[in-house]
Amino acid sequence: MSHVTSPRSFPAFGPRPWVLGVLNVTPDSFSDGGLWADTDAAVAHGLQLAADGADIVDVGGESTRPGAHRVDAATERDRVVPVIADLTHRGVRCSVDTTRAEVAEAALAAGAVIVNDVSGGKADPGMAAVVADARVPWILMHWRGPSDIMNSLARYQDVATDVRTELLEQIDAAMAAGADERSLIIDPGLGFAKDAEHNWEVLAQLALLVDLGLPVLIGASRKRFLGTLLADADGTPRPPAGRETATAAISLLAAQHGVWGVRVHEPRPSLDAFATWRACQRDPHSTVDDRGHSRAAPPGPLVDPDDGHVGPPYDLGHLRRPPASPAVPAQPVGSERRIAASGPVHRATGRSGG
Ligand code: PMM
Repeated sequence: MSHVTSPRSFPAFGPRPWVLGVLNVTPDSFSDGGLWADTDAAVAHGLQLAADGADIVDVGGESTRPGAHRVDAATERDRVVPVIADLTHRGVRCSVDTTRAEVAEAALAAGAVIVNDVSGGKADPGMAAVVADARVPWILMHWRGPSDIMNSLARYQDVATDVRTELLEQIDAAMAAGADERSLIIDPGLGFAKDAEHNWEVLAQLALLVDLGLPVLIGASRKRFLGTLLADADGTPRPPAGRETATAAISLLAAQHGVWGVRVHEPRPSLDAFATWRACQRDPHSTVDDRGHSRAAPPGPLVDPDDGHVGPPYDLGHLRRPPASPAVPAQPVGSERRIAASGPVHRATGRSGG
């Protein structure tokens, strides 16, 4: 399959991860279902997410909560397209959260610049061609099956390595279908065919994914495993709105692992965590503005470091890895493409740990 990716120094994609703000234009998503179900309310919330610091607003029109049933493509498209068109018109960068090629295509035509596909290419064989033609980034999430049956698919030998292996298969399939490796972002899919223990184990072993060398996105925001962690003494799970601090803690953990992005309902707590972390590192780009809002330095440049390509809407530059270190030559491998030929990279220094 593809050539090998290379180990990277930390942080790989800029001073902090990209922040995707969640905008579900659905009546039934687990945390915000129904809140932004009409176009005007959704656009207003998208603007608020951007004002709160989201770099990208991730617009979805179909709930993926466990047990959710599918809506038809036309309904999904009619939910997301007007919102994406309006937000794009107002200068907000949008991704579309869909598993359907026809919805992705309509969303891209309306101005979306990233396709966030929770099926990682498995739900619709037409998706690869749509993203390849549009030359946009494609978020491939680890996925075993649709939401109505995914809980029954949560069986693993070793969840972290199984997710990694299955993601590599999804990457191979995406590339075989025409996708450009430079456009791929991978995501372990917390909560998708995974119970709480599985999610924690994937997070504990995040390095297994980051070390693949592709950008990694983490979507932990307000998910059920956080509610369980923070349950009352009587076992009542903490409701979604009370899971923000835990979400920000995971954003910070993910940032320290060198992930490319986090997908969150509230941008500010995660941005505050990044700013605090950068300040502890004595980063001159990390400041607090006169309203007390953290202003962590923005993510990496939108300029391709190799060929100087700039400019919307196909800004792949922020996804590009730094050039491979001459000390660590790329090695051709099959789907098992563990990268670090000279041992794991020490994240704080970028030096090989031997
Ligand atoms: N989680 C949800 C929806 N879309 N996309 C990606 N890439 N990763 C995720 O973890 C993810 C996602 C479900 O959460 P929501 O109902 O709050 O949107």
